[in-house]
Amino acid sequence: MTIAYNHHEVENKWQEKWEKDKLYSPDVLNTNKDKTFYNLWMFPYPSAEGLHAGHAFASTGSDVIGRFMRMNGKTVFQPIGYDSFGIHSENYAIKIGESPKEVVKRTTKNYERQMRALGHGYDWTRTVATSDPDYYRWTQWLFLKMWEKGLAYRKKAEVNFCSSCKTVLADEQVMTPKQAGKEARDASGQVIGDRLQGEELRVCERCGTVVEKRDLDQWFFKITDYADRLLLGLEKIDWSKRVVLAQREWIGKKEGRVIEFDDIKVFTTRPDTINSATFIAVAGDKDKFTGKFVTNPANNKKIPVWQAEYVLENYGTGAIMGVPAYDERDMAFAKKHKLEVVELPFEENSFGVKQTNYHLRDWLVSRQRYWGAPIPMIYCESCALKGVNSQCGTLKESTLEGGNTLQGMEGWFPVDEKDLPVELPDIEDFKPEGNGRGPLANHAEFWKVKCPNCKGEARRETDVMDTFVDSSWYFLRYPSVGSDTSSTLLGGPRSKNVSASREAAGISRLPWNNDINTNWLPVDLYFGGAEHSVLHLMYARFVNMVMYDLGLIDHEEPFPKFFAHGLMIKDGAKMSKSRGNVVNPDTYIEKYGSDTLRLYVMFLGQMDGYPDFRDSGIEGMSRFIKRVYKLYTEDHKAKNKEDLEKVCFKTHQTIKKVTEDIKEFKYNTSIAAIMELVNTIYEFGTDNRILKTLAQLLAPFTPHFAEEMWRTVLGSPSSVHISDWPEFDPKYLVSDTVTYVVQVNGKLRSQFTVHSSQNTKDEVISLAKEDEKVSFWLEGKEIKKEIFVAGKLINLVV
Ligand code: ANZ
Ligand code: ZN
Repeated sequence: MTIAYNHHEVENKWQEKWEKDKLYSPDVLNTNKDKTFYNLWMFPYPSAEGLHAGHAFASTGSDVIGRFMRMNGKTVFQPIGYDSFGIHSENYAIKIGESPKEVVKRTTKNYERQMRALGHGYDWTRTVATSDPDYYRWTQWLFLKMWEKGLAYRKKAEVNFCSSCKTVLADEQVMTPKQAGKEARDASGQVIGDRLQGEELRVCERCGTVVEKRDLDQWFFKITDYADRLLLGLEKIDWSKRVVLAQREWIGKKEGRVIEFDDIKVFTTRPDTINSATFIAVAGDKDKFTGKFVTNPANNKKIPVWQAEYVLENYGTGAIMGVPAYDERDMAFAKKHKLEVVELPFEENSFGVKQTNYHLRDWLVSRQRYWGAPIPMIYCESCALKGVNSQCGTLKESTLEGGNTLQGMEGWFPVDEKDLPVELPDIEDFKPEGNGRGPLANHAEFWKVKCPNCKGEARRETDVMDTFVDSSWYFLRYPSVGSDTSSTLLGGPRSKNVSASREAAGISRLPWNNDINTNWLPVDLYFGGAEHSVLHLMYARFVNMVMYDLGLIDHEEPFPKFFAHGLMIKDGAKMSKSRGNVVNPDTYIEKYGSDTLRLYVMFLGQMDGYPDFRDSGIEGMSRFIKRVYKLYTEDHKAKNKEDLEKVCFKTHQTIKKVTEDIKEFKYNTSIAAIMELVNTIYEFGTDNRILKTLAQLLAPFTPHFAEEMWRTVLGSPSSVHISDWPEFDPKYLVSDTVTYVVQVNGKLRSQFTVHSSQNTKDEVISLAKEDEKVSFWLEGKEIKKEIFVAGKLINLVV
């Protein structure tokens, strides 16, 4: 009788032991740089509901590769933290009438408990929470760096406003309902269709409300200065194709020409179609004929000028040449307004001047909300009237680096670096009002401050930063958590420059320690959702490049390798609260153990697909683990050498398959191969060496179970997770099969193939007799003679 496997006891025991042994907390400073592996999963925002099974799927996918790399000799650093600032947490806090701070305290605790229960190899000594003053002081510092470099500015602009979130949004947070995975809603919260007059609606990423346009003063980061570099960098990095494509399209670099039709300038990417241009359209909210005619420079024909809704105000020149013969939208417009359609062949020409346009716009970072890092800027009315700003004295001559003027920046001054953080005060009335100002604007005790320039009365900025600023740099912070960041010289050739300029600036600390970061960065593997293609992933690349340009880090791209995982669904549908089909991993961990859950979600389907979680499936996986347990606790010794040989073959083939598949994130087929091996062992028996290998192959997927078998059952002295990943012996892989021809009374009756290891005479002859085609000719007859030619032929004489 075997004792039943107690997953509670085993999993708790090893989780405690691993932590005590610091198995997942590397010495970040004194380590061999060539061996480090920074294994990063996008940190989650701690929601009230806690982790769902989709998180378990994605984070286990990341953990598997971390464990695999560790067993392959890497020193792995795998951190976890919380994206705890932002509207998600705030909205929930508003709903339940509690302060976001209290809510986040609770939800992060719950997340930690759940993550720990999954048994991932996280370094729990180095976590971050973006809403921690110790973290967001550096988010504010980042803002100051942007300002110093002329990359943070304030301007009045037509911006996207979500009336439900009561704040402005960045362009990247505005998308089609489908992209947002939401049903479109109007301002009153009513669900509406995806389209309005044929045009697809644009909604808020978070809540699906159709965005409005408003003219507001807002803070921007000048990401457009980096458009070309962001494009260029895409060629140097190894990312999932769809994400690279999404970034390329979002940046949307278009080379075209600006051509003059009398006094109207149009932007076109198809100057070769100019002969077929039959009208001009300028931006406007209504379609209407202006009464004006202009000359087409290609043929001197007079063509009408219209206003058209589909022509965008702030793209190109805000005017187009209408070529209905070659452009669908122009055709639709021409048909509707009965304009001429002329189709002449394309013709190369040199009208106009070259112009490059980008789809990318500057990143709008200010939010009229409470739960975020206060923007560390101060506004002084009287300095503004005198035209003074922080950097360049009087405004007249003031230009920042890169030629950005400070127009509109009169009276604005950054908070002194040594006064950071600008702490977010605890207030009760944190609900947004939607009047264009954040809740902090109602708190004079927060915003009343002395002007850094004239010492008169001034006010702090009361907008806070978007949560995507918080997450744009967290990976630079992780390795240095808990370490001294006052000695932060860069290694490498750029270090001298940096230390000199920092000394000159009197800076004594950075958010990270470069002695540590040079060991770990850039991130070796970034694992995360593709939904962040043009949000987080673009912002993080931009911020990283700015830090590089400031000489504060020594790598330009933060994530040379990114893997976009898929999304788990439940019983055929996307998991969502409204459908009530969100799977909470707790229930399954309680009932089956985390190993079973991990193995199940990894077996479900491809890591970049849409695997479907079904309760019946996890039952099956639980049975599988019990079956494997029996291999270790019951007697399954192979009966003879031949049987053991067979299992040996299978083991080496399995090692090869699992090794190759894990490297390509094909976890489901790795697990299938392990299952086959288990079947083979059941059939032919095993020995301790093979059982050890099996435990190692299982270790990335079922870390507790594998450890228990490895140490407790097989008695190994140290952890399976730091054992050397098994290697396969190629001699077991060669397919040295032999094909036998079978004759009955000298006549060819059949042929079959055997493995050379089965090559004993008796075996081959009995196989021949079992062959259906052969047995037909043997039926009712007596075999008089068996002729056997090894490796070739059998002749049965009857
Ligand atoms: C003539 C033409 C003929 C065009 C043709 C296209 C096809 P992308 O590729 O997105 O950059 N365009 C220019 N400015 C516009 C604006 N402010 N609002 C709306 N459309 C605008 O688009 C460039 C093309 O979009 C331009 O080239 C112009 O139409 C239109 F067979 O000019 B084309
Ligand atoms: Zn919204």
